[in-house]
Amino acid sequence: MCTPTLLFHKYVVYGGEKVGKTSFQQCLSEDEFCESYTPTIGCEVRVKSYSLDNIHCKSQIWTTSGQGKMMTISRAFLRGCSGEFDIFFTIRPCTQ
Ligand SMILES: Nc1nc2c(ncn2[C@@H]2O[C@H](COP(=O)(O)OP(=O)(O)OP(=O)(O)O)[C@@H](O)[C@H]2O)c(=O)[nH]1
Ligand SMILES: [Mg+2]
Repeated sequence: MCTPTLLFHKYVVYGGEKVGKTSFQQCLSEDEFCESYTPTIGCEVRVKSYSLDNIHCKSQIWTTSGQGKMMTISRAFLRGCSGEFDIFFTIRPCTQ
């Protein structure tokens, strides 16, 4: 009997205040979109489990508050990441 392999990935969703980071994170992890807005305080981690070519995979998806102080701190969260999603609001150029 084969032992299932577990692949682990870490992703960070990064961007300015209220650009849709948590919504994007929620779409990735739970395939859901919520119209209400609750600002992120500190950071939030969600986990997505899936199977790829019979390999059991787990992804941790991190996001932080878009407020200036947390954006600086969140650079430390990039360590060990497989990927980063930079989110911005096209009609608010200051978020790019
Ligand atoms: N129409 C539309 N609304 C969106 C989209 N993405 C997010 N929103 C809405 O924009 C608001 C802010 O979304 P959040 O995902 O909470 O934004 P955030 O970047 O995590 O905010 P902070 O944590 O405060 O930095 C919410 O009311 C969402 O429903 C989108 O693609 N389209
Ligand atoms: Mg948020």
